[in-house]
Amino acid sequence: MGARLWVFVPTYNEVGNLEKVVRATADALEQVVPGDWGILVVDDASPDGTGELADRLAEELPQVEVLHRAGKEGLGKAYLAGFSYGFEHGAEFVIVMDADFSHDPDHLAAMIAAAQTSDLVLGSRYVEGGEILDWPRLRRLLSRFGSVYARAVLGVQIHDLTSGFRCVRRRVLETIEPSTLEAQGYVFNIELTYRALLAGFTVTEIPISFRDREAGQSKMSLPIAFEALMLLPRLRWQMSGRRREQLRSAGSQARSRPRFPRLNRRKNGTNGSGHDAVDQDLPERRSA
Ligand SMILES: Nc1nc2c(ncn2[C@@H]2O[C@H](COP(=O)(O)OP(=O)(O)O)[C@@H](O)[C@H]2O)c(=O)[nH]1
Ligand SMILES: [Mg+2]
Repeated sequence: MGARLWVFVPTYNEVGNLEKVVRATADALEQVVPGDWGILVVDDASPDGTGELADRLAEELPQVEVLHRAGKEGLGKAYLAGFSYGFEHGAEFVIVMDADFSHDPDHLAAMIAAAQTSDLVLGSRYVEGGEILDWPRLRRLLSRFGSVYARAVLGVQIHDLTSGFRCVRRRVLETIEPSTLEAQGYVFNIELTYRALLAGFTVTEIPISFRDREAGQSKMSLPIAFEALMLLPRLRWQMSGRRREQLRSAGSQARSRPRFPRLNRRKNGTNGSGHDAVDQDLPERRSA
């Protein structure tokens, strides 16, 4: 299936959430980019039957596909598999979101709109208009502290570096050497964003209302979160000097390469930031 927008949801034991998330996501996408979307579930052999549920949904809904992986390898590997699958199947944009309703499919329209002029769009809890509705106090504090700390250590202006709700444009993935992203969950997201920034891509945060998961349990834990904090100074150090220069130059080459067929090209071709505003635009939202 050659859709230009893929949404992928990594799953591990999400049997209580997946069907509702997939149906709500399918409805939202059909409104925004009719006929030009796919949904991919990346399941790591969940013992609770999430993979079988995903198969049933894929049988019923032709735009839904499932990637079964042999066992739990962690979120970073699942992210890589999902991005690769989307881009191998013709995607120009890949959105990743949790399968647990923390990331509301109602935000997809705003995310897709922002992706028209950005290389990487982050659903952000920490910009004006963003919020966390019902997380326990400790989790909220930890996430907030982690974001401020990551921002300071890396010296960047992004407010929600760990956000797992994001839209990545193909050329970002082609540039940042994803196979060398070895971290899991939080650091994976931070590092992908950091590399995109160093490569000179436009990164935009849009406000989201983040809710606690509807069912099941988080797979994140305090040790994973602390591990993330420890890894950041090393990340900054690794991405300095020659590596930084290589990324910058790969990014500028990626932005100057001629694009493949341009669709819905607007008359004035840039957004004022020096980047192409509308290459590979998605169709405008269908009017009600
Ligand atoms: N495929 C796969 N998905 C995972 C893995 N770990 C977590 N997930 C999924 O990744 C998303 C984020 O994990 P979650 O436990 O919600 O983390 P939290 O949002 O930080 O609490 C959810 O959809 C999980 O089901 C994994 O090892 N493999
Ligand atoms: Mg979650």
